[in-house]
Formats: sequence, C-alpha cells, structure tokens
Amino acid sequence: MFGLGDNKPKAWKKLETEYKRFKNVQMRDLFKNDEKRAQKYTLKLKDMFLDYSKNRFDEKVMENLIALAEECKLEEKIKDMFDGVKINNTENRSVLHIALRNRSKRPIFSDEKNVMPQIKEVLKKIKSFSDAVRFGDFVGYTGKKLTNIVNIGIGGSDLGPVMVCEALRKYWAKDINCYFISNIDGTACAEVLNKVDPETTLFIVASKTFTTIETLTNAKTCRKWLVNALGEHAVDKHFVALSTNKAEVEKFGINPENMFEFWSFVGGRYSLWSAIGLIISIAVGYENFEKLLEGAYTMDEHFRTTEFDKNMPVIMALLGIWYNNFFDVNRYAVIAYDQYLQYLPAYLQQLDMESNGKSVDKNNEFVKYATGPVLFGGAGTNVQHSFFQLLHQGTKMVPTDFIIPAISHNELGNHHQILMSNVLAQGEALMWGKTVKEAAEELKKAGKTTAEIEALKKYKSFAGNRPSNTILFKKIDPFSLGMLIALYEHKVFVQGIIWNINSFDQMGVELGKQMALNILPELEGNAFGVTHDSSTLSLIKQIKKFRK
Ligand code: G6Q
Repeated sequence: MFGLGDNKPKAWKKLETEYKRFKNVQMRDLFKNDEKRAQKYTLKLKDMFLDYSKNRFDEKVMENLIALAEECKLEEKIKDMFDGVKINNTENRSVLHIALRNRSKRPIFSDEKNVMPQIKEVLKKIKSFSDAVRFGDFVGYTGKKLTNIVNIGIGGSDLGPVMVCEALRKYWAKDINCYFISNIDGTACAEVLNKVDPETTLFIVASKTFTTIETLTNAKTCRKWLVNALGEHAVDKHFVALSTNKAEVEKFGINPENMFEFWSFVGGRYSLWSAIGLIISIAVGYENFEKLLEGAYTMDEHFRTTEFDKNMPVIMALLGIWYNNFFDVNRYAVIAYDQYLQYLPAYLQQLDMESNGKSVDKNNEFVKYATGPVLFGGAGTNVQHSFFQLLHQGTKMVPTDFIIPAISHNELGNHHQILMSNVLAQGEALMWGKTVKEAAEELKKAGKTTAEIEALKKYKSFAGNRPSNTILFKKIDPFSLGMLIALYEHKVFVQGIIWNINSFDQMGVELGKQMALNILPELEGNAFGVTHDSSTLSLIKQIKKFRK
C-alpha cells in the first residue's frame, strides 16, 4: 500500500519547494494583484458558500496539492469507502456512515450484503417511534405523555446528538425537552434527574457496544430512580436502547423490542445518522431528521462526484495539509457565529482528533510526519473576547474556519447585522493585518504625540497573513446542518488518506479505560494489586484519606 514513509510522493517534494517560494508571500499582495481572487476561490453548493480565498496559496500551490491527492489515489479511496471496502483495516470493517444517508436507490454492500434494506427498516422504526412519542401514542407507564427525553451516552453516542439537538433547537416540538447525561461524574446524572418527572421521562440508552462503563453506570442509576418511583413494570415504557449488542441490552434489563439497531460498519463518531439520532428525530420530528440526512447526502454526492479543484471537502483538507505538513502549523480553530452551533467545536474535536490523532500508518509503520492537528473553537463573538488575542497577535499562526448563517433564527433588532459584521471583520483583520507604519499613521491621525506613537506603534501592529475559510449559509436548518457535518467528515477522511492512516479506529482511548478498571478496586477497598508509579500511588492514598 502507498505510504508517505521514506518514499515521499513526488508532489510532496514539489510542495516542499513550493513552500520555500511561498512562505513569505503576503495574502494582501495576492488580493492586490488579482481582483478576481475571491471569485476564483469560492465554491457554492445549494445554500452553502465556501470562501477559501483568504488562504496562503496560489494556483501553483493548489495544483501541487491536488497532484498530491491524486498520487495518494484519493479518487480510488473515496470509491472504496462508498463501495463498502473494509478501509478500517485494524478492525477489518467497512465504513458506511454514508449508507445511513444514502437517499438514492444505489445499493451499498458490506461483506457482499446490501446494507440498505436494514438501514431503511431501522429508519422506519425511528419514524414510527418518534411520531408515537411526539403525538402521544407511546406514553409513559401512568398514561402521561413523554415530554422529557434523556439521552444517556458518551463520546460518539453523545456529542453528535447533543450538538445537532442544540443546533436545531428552534425546530423542537413545543412540549418536548431534551437532556443529555454523559459524564460518569454523578453530578451529570443528578442534575438531570432533579429536573425531570419519572412519569413523563423517556430514557434513551445510547451505546454501540453496550459495555461502556459511564453509560451503563448512568443508565443503572436512572433505571433505579425510575423503578423506585414507578416500579419495575414501568421500565418498558420509559427505557429504550440504541445499540449493536442485543445480548447486552437484554442483560441490562431493557426489552429487546425497545431496541433500535445499528451495525459495526457505523463508527461511534459517525453515528448520529443512525439510530443514535433517535433523540434528534423525537425533538425535531422525523421529517426534519430526514432533511438532515438529505443535506449530508447532498454533500456525499458532491464529494463523490466532483473534480478535486471544485470539491469542498477536498480543498479544505488539502489546505489543512499545506499548513500542517509544510508550514508546520499543527492546529486550527473553528468558530461558529451562531449560538445554536455552540457545541459544534466539541463535536468536531472528536471527529478530527479521534480520527486522525494517529502515529502508525496503514503499512504498520510509525509515521515520520505530522498527522492530525489540534482543533479548538467556540461561538463567536464570545471567543473574540478571549483567545482571539493570540490569533491576531500571538506568535502562532492558527488557520481558522468561520461559520456564519446570513439569516438568524432570532432576528432581534440589529443583533444579527452586528454579529455578521464581526465575523467579516475578523477574517479581514487576520488576513490584512496592520503594519507598524500603518499603526503609526493611525496613531498620528488620532492626535498622539511622537513619543506616544513610538511607544505604542508596535503594540498596535498586527502581522496579518493569517488564513481563514468562511463557510456562509443562508440559514442553519436541518438540511444545511447535514451538509456542514458531512463536509467536515469528508475533510477528515481526505486528510487520513493523504497521511495514510486509519481514521476509523480509536485505540488511543483504550489504555486509560483499562487502567481505570485496575485502579477502581484499589480506591474501593484496601487492595493494591497493581504496581503504580509513586505519583499515582500517593494520589490514591491521598484520595482515600480525604474520603475517610
Ligand atoms: C467514537 C468512539 C467513542 C465511542 C464511545 C461510546 O468513535 O468510538 O467515542 O462512541 O466510547 O461508545 P459506546 O457507544 O459503545 O458506548
């Protein structure tokens, strides 16, 4: 298999040379020298508009980046994913979240079996159950409507549903409230249980494996709370499970008829499109859940069929590679200028960092180049008043994605105009910067003395030349949200292909889990079964002292 190992692709070597040519080029000059730059480097798909012109590249750089993608056989690899080839090599699995939102009649195969019929079957079940809950046909044990929906899950079984539910809050049924319990910290559970009433609460236990300690512990606590209030017979009316593991669901004490199935070809962090999205469908209605799938499908088709130089996920991925591997900038920020998208950065953090935070390639060799970047972010304008200082004047360049809808769901006064003026100003300021000379002129205009100008002009200068993408939507709705999430999924996929890593396993989260299981009995009793380092030992002892 092809790898970046010691035999770097030809395009990689060319890009190393390109970097030397390009590293000091200023974006403000690129814009000055080419009136059509913005026009050239924007892409539109339905009501989504990507402006990537404020990036440090020119035509030649892009040509070489695309040559790199071609040399890494990206087209073939995309086809492999859509064809159900077992591209998750360490777990020997197909990767078919794209099948969950396949709106065409095209069959999709895994292990020579068309997976579409089973996917459609579960979608039907999601529709009928969410309709039944929303319209009061499936009610609680005492006959009351279920209006409090609690999702118990962690990681991929939490971050997608919580992010989408919050993003689509405006679409929630008026009488439905959604809650999420994920952390093992009892506080997470207690805070939700303090707010809800057992008679009107539906618990959705979301766990692909149904063995995750956090989810099972939280689910047990909630089950006990319900049984204490309404008795054992009430469980069937208040608990459903989303899982691939029927045996464990039954063992836990949830009626298998109340189980919504998904499959091993759906990775946790790619699962919101599956039964894991049940809470979304209950909150916003199945029709809107379907629109979310349609949005993702539209992006899938764009990704699958569009030439690389017009392909949104490919372009964003290649620019990310350009910064990560040639500028040595292993970080990026995603700032959503929409309060309802406040959980998007946390969701993308898992998507990107769990997928591409790897250091062994698909040839079973340790990599000798940087892979997945560190991703952080938040909601604008809030973050402008915190870490944006570093983005503007720190010593580190942080490529940034700005996400903004042109129309808000809450058009109050001129709030949205102010919000939009801010996002545009940030992108422009990061790119354009302000030279020391410009800062001095500005201070002069403001009537400062020569001494004052000398004292302040450097502090008031901005290096600029800091890249950003702007992803502009008409409005954030289920369809556009589906497109947005799929855009990032495919961006991460492309980067994984170029780095020749498996973006679909997560062995890095296993070690800590195993060690916690060893430490638990030591905290609970007097046993000291495992040899620890002296720091861990002293912490165990101190915790026990505090708890005495
Ligand atoms: C995601 C990861 C991980 C997983 C959680 C929950 O891709 O695999 O975040 O989703 O560990 O796992 P379960 O759904 O099996 O409880």
